[in-house]
Amino acid sequence: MYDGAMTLPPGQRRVDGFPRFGAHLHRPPPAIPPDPAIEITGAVAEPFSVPLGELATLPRRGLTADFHCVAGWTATSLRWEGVALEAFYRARIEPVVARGASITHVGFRGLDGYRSIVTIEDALGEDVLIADRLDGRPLDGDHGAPARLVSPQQYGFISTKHLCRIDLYTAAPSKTFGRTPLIQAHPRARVWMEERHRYLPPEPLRPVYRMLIPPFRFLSARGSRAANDDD
Ligand SMILES: Nc1nc2c(c(=O)[nH]1)N[C@H]1C(S)=C(S)[C@@H](COP(=O)(O)O)O[C@H]1N2
Ligand SMILES: [Mo]
Repeated sequence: MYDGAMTLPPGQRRVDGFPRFGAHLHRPPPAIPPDPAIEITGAVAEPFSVPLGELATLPRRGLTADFHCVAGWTATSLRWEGVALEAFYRARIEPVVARGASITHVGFRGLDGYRSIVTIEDALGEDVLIADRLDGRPLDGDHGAPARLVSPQQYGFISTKHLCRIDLYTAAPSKTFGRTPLIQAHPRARVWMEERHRYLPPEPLRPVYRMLIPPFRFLSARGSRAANDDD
């Protein structure tokens, strides 16, 4: 039985609904290209592109999970649908990995330029999805249209929205993707182990990150799809 909503990971507080949140702040969601696709680059024999329509031909996977932002809010009982990243990886990526290359990390990029990076073990976790539906409807712009990563056991900053590119690495990339020293992403970001920060312990960070929620929510909501409907 699904009981995720009964207990929250350490330092998290439940929010009502599912706020639009992230680094995009006041900007509206990025426009969806006419033929959306996921580009596969990095340690592959030849970069290539998988049309998003192919997600319909792979085994579909549903998942009910809570969503935890590192700033401290948790949205509960979200119903995602899509394709397991592992299924996508085995079917489309693994066969074309460069000869002799051993993949250690997987990077994700969104149409808004956002990026996240995970170890291959975390990427291939049983509940990691490329999701294109949420709560029975196609994913909307606020939550990552046309498709997004969902990795419920990791903080939300891993779950790149508007997914347009997957990068394969044979060693940990040195860049931390434009984060400031205060917000240095933990390389695993597991919510149940409260891996909020690469170097700093989580407890003293809780109130600091929590202070960021209201301004981020305000700005993100201003740029939301709903707010821009009549543009
Ligand atoms: N493309 C993209 N993906 C992103 C972000 C972003 O700004 N752009 N923000 C991340 C953060 S910090 C969080 S908490 C979640 C928020 O997802 P939501 O807007 O669907 O609530 O998306 C993550 N993925
Ligand atoms: Mo977040």
